[in-house]
Amino acid sequence: VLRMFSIAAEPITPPVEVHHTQLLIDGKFVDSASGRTFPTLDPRTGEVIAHVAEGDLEDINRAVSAARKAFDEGPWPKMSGYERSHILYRFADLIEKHNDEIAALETWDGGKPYEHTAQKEIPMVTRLMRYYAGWADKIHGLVVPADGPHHVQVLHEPIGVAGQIIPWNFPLLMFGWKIGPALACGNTVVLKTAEQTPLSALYVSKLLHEAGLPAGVLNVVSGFGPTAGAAIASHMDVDKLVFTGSTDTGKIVLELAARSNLKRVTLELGGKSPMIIMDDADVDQAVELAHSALFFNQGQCCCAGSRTFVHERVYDEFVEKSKARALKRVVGDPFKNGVEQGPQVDEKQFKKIMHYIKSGIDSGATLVAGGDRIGDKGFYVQPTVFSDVKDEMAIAREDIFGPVQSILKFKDLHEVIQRANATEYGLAAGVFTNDMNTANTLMRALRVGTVWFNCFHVFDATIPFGGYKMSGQGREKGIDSLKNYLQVKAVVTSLKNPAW
Ligand code: TXE
Repeated sequence: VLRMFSIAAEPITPPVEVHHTQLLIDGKFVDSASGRTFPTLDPRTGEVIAHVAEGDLEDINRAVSAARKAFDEGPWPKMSGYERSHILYRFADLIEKHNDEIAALETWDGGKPYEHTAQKEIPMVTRLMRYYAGWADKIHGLVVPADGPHHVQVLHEPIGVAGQIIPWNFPLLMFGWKIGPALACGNTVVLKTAEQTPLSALYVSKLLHEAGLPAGVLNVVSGFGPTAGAAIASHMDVDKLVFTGSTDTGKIVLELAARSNLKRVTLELGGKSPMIIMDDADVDQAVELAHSALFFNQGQCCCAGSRTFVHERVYDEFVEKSKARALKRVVGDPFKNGVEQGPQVDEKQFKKIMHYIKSGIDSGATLVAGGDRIGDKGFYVQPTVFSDVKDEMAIAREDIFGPVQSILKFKDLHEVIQRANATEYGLAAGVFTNDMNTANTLMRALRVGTVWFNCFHVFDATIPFGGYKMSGQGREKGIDSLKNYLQVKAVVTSLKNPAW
């Protein structure tokens, strides 16, 4: 018997107003060249929150010109690292000051539970800004001991204009992952937000200018992928492209980058991450961890633990308890305290998830919880659990990006390693075990960019994040992200007096 979920008829009024809906180009909020706008919708109801300026090729051209000028003429790349650092620290202080308003915009536009957004996610952006502010005056090259009578310096220089395209699942966190290291290194930026969630980036970009950012250093364009996004990826005057989104779109932008000016590219793409529960696990703890690995953020995480592999000795108990946990999950208006799960971001994602739920049922997996939408408006989906999932089923292979857990059974370590790695993706993996030998084996055997042991979704600013295989190229966060925004210049000077 599946529990019936219900959503209150009247959505809670968000405690914030929308002030910024234009494009931010050269330090000013402006309309799009075409004058066109598009609606951004409230995922709780599907109703319009605001009409936002729709950027296109001409707006990207304007934004790139402003960024180019701000890079070539300065002062940004020529400022001392200390001055850049200071501006980023002030920006972090302003985000902190307006934390709750920003969180409310984020919840309204994207459907994320407000409590978590206000208490965890926006503070993570602040922390990340401080992390990169701390780097701005510590970026330097080195002197290498080359043979011969030469003095050799290796300079680390900003690349130039960085084009950045971000998704809707963590709008402001993705904004932070992108602009933090780019600006710390002295680059200028043209960033396109996702069409589903344009509001929070516009709000904080205003704060960044209040913090002292010179005009033209950061340009933010709202708009769609095939128009504004493609214009960034194929622009001849953009030196670097950093993209987060689906693997399919990642391939498109990589090709556009190659066909235009061979701009350097960093990609963070989809995943189908295994969460491996060994037989020594405390089942209650393992169930809770695997539940949050999948259901966090409405299941809309590139690294979601979307293949729950459970050892046969604990499988039946694990499935029963996972069902009970899913049925207890609190779904509702994301502005309400205590809500764990809000609506999916939009109708397209909602339909995609419902399609995969049907596919799971049709392919013979056992539906143990959920399986339907909640209510008749907005994009709420019941927390859904499938057991008896087989590797070849679409729900075990493809990126569902929703609250749908697939539980698979395994017998031994060797088998689970093969199966966990048998995917085109390689973003992350979780492992629940107390056995050191098992952990050491899995640590090395799993072909993924992050392995979480007895934890999941730990996104500290210092930890590099990115994918093996078709989950991406390059790493973001931590020291590694600086490399995305620096190029290396070797300077070789003949020493006048070789005898010295
Ligand atoms: O992704 P897209 P969508 C996965 C997830 C989801 C699926 C589709 O499985 O269900 O992708 O989501 C811009 N040139 N992820 O359609 O298309 C677009 O405007 C340039 C995983 O939202 O990848 C947006 O800003 N840009 C993921 C961004 O790309 C283009 C997060 C992401 O959109 C473009 C989101 C084009 N031709 C979805 N087409 C993750 N890795 O976290 C689109 N865009």
